[in-house]
Amino acid sequence: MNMHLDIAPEVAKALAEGKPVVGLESTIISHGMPYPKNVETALRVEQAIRDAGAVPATIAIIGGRLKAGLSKEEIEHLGKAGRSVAKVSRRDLPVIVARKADGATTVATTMLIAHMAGIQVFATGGIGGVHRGAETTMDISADLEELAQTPVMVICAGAKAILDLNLTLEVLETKGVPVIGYGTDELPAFYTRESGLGVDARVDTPEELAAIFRAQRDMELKGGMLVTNPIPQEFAMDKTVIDAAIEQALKEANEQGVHGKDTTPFLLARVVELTGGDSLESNIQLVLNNARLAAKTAAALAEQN
Ligand code: PSU
Ligand code: MN
Repeated sequence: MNMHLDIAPEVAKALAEGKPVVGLESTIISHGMPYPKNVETALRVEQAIRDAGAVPATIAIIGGRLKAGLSKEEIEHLGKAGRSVAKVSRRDLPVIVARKADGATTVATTMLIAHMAGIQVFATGGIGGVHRGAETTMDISADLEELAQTPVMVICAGAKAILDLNLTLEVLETKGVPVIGYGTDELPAFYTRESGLGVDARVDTPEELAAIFRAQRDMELKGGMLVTNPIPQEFAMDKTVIDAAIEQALKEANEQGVHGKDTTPFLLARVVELTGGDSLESNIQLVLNNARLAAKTAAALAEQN
């Protein structure tokens, strides 16, 4: 086992017994939602996973230790610290660990640590991808590289239209990452169920998701798989409302010269502010929806193993 990794006892026990475990990221807590809704949501998501019969493992870095499974106090600490805690992607890991610092893990680092711990399924809200204007900025999230090389199934609600969704799909195709639509042929766009872009395959059951992941492992294909699960209709947002907020947020980011790792947190925070509580409530509901699907899929994988 990795010398820098701590697996919470409950998570270690479940893994040793072949019981279902679902990984969860922490940048969504510190940089993705405002306090105190972020902490409230993180705890609700853990509970939803328990209610569905799996063990949650929220992943972060505390005092330089890679943690698979956080205490309530640790979740509260990251949520309160918010954007003052380091947002840790793959390239930041060595620095944060050597300095014994705290860090919130992105989708990329959460996949990495989940894999070190032996966790196969991870639920979140949205992934990072190719930013609009990437043809000049080269801003492409490390999440895509991680999906290309780390064998973890990521269950999300697609990606926000702060990104170029078409180019994001192109990069995933180039890197050999299966992009599955859960109950849909279309890539969901986070707040809305549609994007007009097709996924690689539609899947309608957790058992089939597990079988696909299993086949990928059997063939020793490297890399993970991306499951895109549309937001439940009753919580979906009006496309014109959310598109206007995203356009406004992008314009401000441009004017203020926001770039690099600050871009995504800036856009996420502005979209929440510009739409009031509406987008936040949608965000919470889609994460819960993904957590439930992840728990069922982890259970199906545990059955097959
Ligand atoms: N997109 C969201 N919500 C999020 C993120 C992205 O809708 O919370 C977070 C995730 O942690 C993701 C990270 O891994 O932002 C991507 O950041 P970047 O674009 O800098 O790679
Ligand atoms: Mn970036």
